[in-house]
Amino acid sequence: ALQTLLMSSQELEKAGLLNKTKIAEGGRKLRKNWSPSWVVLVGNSLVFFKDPKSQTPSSWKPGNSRPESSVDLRGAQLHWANELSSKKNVFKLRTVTGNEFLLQSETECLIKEWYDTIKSVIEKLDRE
Ligand code: I3S
Repeated sequence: ALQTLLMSSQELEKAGLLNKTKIAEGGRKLRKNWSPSWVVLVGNSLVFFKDPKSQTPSSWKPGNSRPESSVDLRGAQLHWANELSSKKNVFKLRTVTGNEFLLQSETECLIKEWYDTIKSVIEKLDRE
């Protein structure tokens, strides 16, 4: 799926491992369920993949990594959200459809890079 995304001539901006939990779906609050996720920023979307390390060897095949979900960044809102978790380095991403995610890393500079990169994509889309 990643290859498909890349072949559709969109630009891969960033990829890496973050802790993720969805906290709302369509404006309805969900129970937190933190788990590591491969996060890929490609074009106007943030795409989430299951952490390969959390899968069994047989379930992980290169080229067979279907995204778990993806988020359209157009009209999205991004805020630091350390008050929403006991974890440090947390931000909240809210989509126009009312889906809310918390993303977190133990590494401060890494989460700042993600925040700045996503912010700049959202601002670019706001100007279009
Ligand atoms: O915001 P909350 O409800 O304190 O979030 C914690 C809970 O979701 C907890 O699971 P239980 O619903 O089984 O209690 C998680 O294990 C914690 O990680 C959540 O809090 P943090 O502070 O880690 O975001």
